[in-house]
Amino acid sequence: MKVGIIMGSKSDWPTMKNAADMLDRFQIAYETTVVSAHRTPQLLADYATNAASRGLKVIIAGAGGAAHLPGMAAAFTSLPVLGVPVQSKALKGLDSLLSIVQMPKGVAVGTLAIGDAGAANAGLLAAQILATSDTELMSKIDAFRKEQTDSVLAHPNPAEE
Ligand code: RP5
Repeated sequence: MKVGIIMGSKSDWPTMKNAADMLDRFQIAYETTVVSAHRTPQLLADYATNAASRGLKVIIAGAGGAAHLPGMAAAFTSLPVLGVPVQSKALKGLDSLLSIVQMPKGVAVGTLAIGDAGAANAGLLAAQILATSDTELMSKIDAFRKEQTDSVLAHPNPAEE
């Protein structure tokens, strides 16, 4: 496994599946696990502490509300941690975003956008990080970006059916 996708609750999966789908697109091996900063704190400590020695290269962590999972994972590992703010019911994910993004200097979390787009981009960014030492993967990412550009340029008229 190259990427560990962790999330605070099973209820985060519909969002975090977007990260998994992106990794699937680039044929990157990953694992998905529910790890909660609050409900399973010892599991979080063990998971993040052992992640590098198990061979993981990047951790994607999604959580909602008081979203301490990405920051605490980053506190236990020097691997890059990408944080995905899951859209909460009460505050629409603004709470999640602020919980994740405002890290103190010295412990970094790469914070993505709230919700599905953020999760998909976390998968993409994980792929781009891995591609810095994998030329074949870099070519796949270049092709993906070209395809995306071409599909926009092919249909410039927004009123077209
Ligand atoms: C967080 O609380 C989870 O990441 C989830 O987004 C939120 C709600 O969790 P559940 O009550 O649905 O399990 O820890």
